[in-house]
Amino acid sequence: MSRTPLEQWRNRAGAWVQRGLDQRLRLAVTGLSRSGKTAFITSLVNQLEHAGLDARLPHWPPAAEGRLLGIQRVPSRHHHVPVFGYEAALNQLSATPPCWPEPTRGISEITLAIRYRPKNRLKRKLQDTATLYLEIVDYPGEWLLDLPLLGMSYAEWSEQQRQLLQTPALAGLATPWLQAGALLAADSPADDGKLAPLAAAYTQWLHDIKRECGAYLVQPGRFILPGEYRDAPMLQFVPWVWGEAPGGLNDSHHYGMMAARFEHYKKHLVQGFYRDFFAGFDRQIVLVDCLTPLNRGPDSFADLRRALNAILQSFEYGKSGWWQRLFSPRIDKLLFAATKADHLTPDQHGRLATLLGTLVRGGHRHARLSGIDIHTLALAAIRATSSGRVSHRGETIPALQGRRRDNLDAVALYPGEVPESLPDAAFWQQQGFDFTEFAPPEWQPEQPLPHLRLDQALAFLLGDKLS
Ligand SMILES: Nc1nc2c(ncn2[C@@H]2O[C@H](COP(=O)(O)OP(=O)(O)OP(=O)(O)O)[C@@H](O)[C@H]2O)c(=O)[nH]1
Ligand SMILES: [Mg+2]
Repeated sequence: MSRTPLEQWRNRAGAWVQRGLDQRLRLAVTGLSRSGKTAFITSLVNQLEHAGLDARLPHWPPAAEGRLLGIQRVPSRHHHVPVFGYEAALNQLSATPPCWPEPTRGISEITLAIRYRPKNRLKRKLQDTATLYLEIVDYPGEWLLDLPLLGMSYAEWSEQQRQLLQTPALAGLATPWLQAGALLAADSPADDGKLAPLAAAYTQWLHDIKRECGAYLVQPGRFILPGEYRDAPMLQFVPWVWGEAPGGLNDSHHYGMMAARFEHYKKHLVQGFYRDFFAGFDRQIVLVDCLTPLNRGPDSFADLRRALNAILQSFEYGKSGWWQRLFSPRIDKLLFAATKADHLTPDQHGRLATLLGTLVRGGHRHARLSGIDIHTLALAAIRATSSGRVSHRGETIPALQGRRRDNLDAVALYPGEVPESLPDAAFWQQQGFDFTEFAPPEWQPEQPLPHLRLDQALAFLLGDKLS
């Protein structure tokens, strides 16, 4: 049936208005390795898929007001990027016994189309429904630590690594590469036969300090997870920590060759990664696991602080920062989230959020200056415990119930108090904090995953876009 010109015009105008209402939002889920990025994305997608049905999102207005009409996973615009393994993560979480999703080894992306009824009167007049396309990127946390390298020369990075070796626990594991490097003259002809095994020993050290000391500042991140670049010469350099940096050496000598590879690494791997994936983000959530380093001790906690500072400084959301110049991000909302809050009794959640606020204050101040809306909260993407009270020596005290990750035994415990400000010597002496790793919750796949405050995170990150 042919349409009249007026009908055709109406259809075209309708499609045009629809396109005007539809929006795209690119969300950066950022965090150091094991901070909980994959768990967060999995649970976020899961909550959204259940939104409007049976999701527990009372603090997210579009869900609470019944304005969500449906959420669909749709193909990503970036055809070369693997799709985030949502199904695989859910399968692991619903296995018998349930398992946490695997650590991330490469980049992946997921796009959701969120269809909703606008609340805004003007929008409603134009169209009954609108769609928000939400793009979320997952990547290995190790790669995040490469970002600060972009602002450093090889000599500066070498000096930073030399400082790091002042920590006895880190230096204690460094003997193999320190000894191998000491045999190398900076000005002797570059020899791959020597540089490759030296870089391998250095890489082994990075793995060791991560595992043994809970170190966070493990650079360069691709050494730990090289992916397709495993044997590339670009990954065969180490920091020069054997005395003064010699000047004026070109890449035909050991020092110059390593400096050249460092620059190459920055240009091709680091800049490429941030240009292709981080540029163009609209919103950002920075996930921080404060609890694991609190449990491990002062060195690990100090290292977390250093790593966070390095990242936050280099983000420099302000107009003049190199990050701004290189990638022109347009981030207008930044959420700092302390993850795994289900390891604490509810009375400690406020303290955890305050501790995170103190930890990231430097980056905070900077971002606030440039007009970014910032918020801090404590959340659990996948809640593995329930909280209640138990009696202990005639008193009732708050307690958590869950199953231990290592042997799946059911436990009821009081993990202790989180310091509200940066932990001091007295805190470390008493070590009042005893953090037990929990297995994922027993969970029926047709139900939404249990969480803590994920709806508050959604309200902050997406709230205004679904108005
Ligand atoms: N109890 C509890 N544990 C969590 C939660 N989120 C993450 N975890 C634990 O933290 C571990 C790391 O979480 P991931 O989501 O894999 O962390 P990631 O940041 O993606 O780590 P990488 O991919 O290695 O960078 C998990 O295996 C769980 O043991 C949570 O909400 N509650
Ligand atoms: Mg991951």
